[in-house]
Amino acid sequence: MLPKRTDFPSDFQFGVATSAYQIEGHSYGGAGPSHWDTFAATPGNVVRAENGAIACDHYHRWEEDLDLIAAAGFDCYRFSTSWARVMPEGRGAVNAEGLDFYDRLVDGMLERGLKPALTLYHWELPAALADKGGWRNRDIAFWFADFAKVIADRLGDRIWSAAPINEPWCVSWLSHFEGHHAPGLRDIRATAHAMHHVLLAHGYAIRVMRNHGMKNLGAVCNFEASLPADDSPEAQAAAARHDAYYNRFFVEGMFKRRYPEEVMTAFAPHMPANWEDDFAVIGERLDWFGLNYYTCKRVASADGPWPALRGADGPRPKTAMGWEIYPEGLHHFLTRLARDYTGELPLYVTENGMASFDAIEGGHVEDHQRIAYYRDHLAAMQRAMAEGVPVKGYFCWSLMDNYEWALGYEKRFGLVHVDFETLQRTPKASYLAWQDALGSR
Ligand code: PNW
Repeated sequence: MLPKRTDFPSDFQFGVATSAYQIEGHSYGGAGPSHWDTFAATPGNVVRAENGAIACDHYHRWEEDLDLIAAAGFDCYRFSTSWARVMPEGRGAVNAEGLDFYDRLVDGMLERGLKPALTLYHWELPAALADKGGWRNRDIAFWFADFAKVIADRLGDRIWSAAPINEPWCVSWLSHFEGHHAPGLRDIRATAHAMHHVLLAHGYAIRVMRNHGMKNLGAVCNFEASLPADDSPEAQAAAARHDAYYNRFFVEGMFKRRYPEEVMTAFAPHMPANWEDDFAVIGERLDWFGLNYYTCKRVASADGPWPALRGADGPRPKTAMGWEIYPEGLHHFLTRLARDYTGELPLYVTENGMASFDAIEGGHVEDHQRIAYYRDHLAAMQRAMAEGVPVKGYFCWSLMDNYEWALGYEKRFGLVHVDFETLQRTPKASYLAWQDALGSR
């Protein structure tokens, strides 16, 4: 059982989240190639080399999908606009069909009483910009500001909340140091540049949207509880380094206008020129902050200045991603963010959820582990709220099973099951549990 809507403040917002490339079907509607298309086409990068060409076919089935969100009783829908769909070359010409799609989608939300929570960029960088160095090129901050302007012009008057970039850590570290996401680099200089430029792009996009009169502008970062694998001083130090790269770098930039010393020890020789001059933009005032939270990391000891990439196995149950279930981490980050960075600023849990290998049996999907996951994380969030942390909303990842990036279509995060042959949607037990908890709006 999930807690009821009535267990929360009356203005608390519940929503579901998705992202464009993961659900829409990138081959439709005149979208330009994205670096995820090229990355997935290179063998070894993505399970079965799957890509987002069709995904959930949301591009054609969006009305049914919005109906599902509204029928469950959610208040908000966190969605993203595909840069490569709207600007196929990344700059210059706008694909009118793509922009029309988002226009209809936003109107469709409003017709159903859903608040549109926009993310400008959830990872499908236009391939033409990737060819120019992508996030390694400082110019991306200005290309991105132009994209933000196109979206703000067309949708800005109807958007409830907006964040420029989903998860700067994934855009930079995971993609340029660990090589797990597009563009698949393993290069320290590329990483240092990408980590800085993603924040610069964020700041300029906030300025653009605010100049267009858009309100309720924020940022969304992902966090992973850094736990030492054992109680050796080496493991403790390694966990602290992991925490600095993963959990502190971006919020320190945005809220304190500096980067963690532990990171700069290794990054200093690799940073772009005059990076210190960019903090006025990076630290642009925000109206809210969102955190995406899934799991913890047991950090094994490692030498050198890097965060230990080597993890260790923890004792708790794991999801289909192999991610340990650790609800305390959500309480930890909510209280710590408010204490150290965001103060009185409204906080939102912009993603939380788990993957499983759900199958339909007799027309049902009995995903009770997912219901328990939500129950335990909601309880951790409520604990933080009871301690005075200003948490104002919670979004499930995800509405429906979708393209799980390098892991293809096998790992299922949805409240709604998607059959990737027929594209049929089937609400899971977890969807019904949310419907029961939220009641009608
Ligand atoms: C988030 N990691 O990504 C994203 O916002 C979603 O698009 C994604 O589907 C969801 O979480 C589930 O994975 C992450 O490797 C992807 O630490 C990978 C990591 C973290 C977040």
